[in-house]
Amino acid sequence: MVLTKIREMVIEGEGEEAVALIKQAMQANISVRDIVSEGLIGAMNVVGPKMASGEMFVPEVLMCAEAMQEGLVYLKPFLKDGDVVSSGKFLIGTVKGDLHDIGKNLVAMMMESSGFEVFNIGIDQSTEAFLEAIEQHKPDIVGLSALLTTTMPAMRDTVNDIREKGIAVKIFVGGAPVSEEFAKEIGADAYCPDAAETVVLAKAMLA
Ligand code: B1M
Repeated sequence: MVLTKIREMVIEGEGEEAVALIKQAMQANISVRDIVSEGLIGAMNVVGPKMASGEMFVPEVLMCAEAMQEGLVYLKPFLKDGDVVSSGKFLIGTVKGDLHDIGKNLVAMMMESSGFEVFNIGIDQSTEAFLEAIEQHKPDIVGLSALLTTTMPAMRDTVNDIREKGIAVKIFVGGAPVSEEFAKEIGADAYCPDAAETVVLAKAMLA
């Protein structure tokens, strides 16, 4: 099946082949949502345990990540989420010490495709960088991403510092180790399990 082949090509780090298969999948009317979740994210779910068990090493995982990014970039214009257009501003970054950006970029793309003005400030962003970007872009919502248990404290610090400044902005948090409970504990306004849910929560928050 074509989704399985997409997953295999991403795992092998073959971005061009993955994109060619994505085109085939779209011609076969497979939804963009299924291509992203089963093909692209599915690949990362295979890669993660292999990385943890030492079966795959960082350079190989990076090649998978790049192949996945190629797929996402191709799919970006098709990542529409309904016809409702929101006029909100959304700023997103990965917290200090954390270099993971695939999920964050997916969230940014989905938010942009759903009518939000998006400011993606990148990876390894300190609280100061978030504060400067908030000052500059005046977003309605700030999204913080963390993929490592070791960078969750940085997420907590950034939320604290934004709150201490008394800035009127909603704070959304997400990333594999983050939970609803942790989001509540650090005083975030919402926990976003995935990109699609981030769009739903943002629209509800700004309605
Ligand atoms: Co890393 N890594 N990694 N890694 N990596 C994980 C996260 C890990 C679970 C793998 C494992 O061991 N099983 C593990 C973390 C363990 C832990 O802390 N509990 C890990 C580790 C240990 C590491 C290193 C320490 C490895 C090393 O060097 N020894 C190192 C750390 C570097 C650093 O950050 N300082 C490292 C490095 C890397 C690479 C650079 C090789 C590469 C990243 C490349 C890149 O991002 N450009 C990488 C990758 C690719 C992964 C895995 C395999 C895949 C992550 C991913 O992209 N998933 C990952 C294992 C896994 O998760 N299966 C792993 C797909 C993505 C779409 O999902 O990011 O969860 P995700 O995003 C989702 C949601 O979480 C949510 O929406 C997204 C889309 O639906 N979401 C948000 C995310 N952010 C959000 C923000 C929001 C809202 C929703 O704001 C509102």
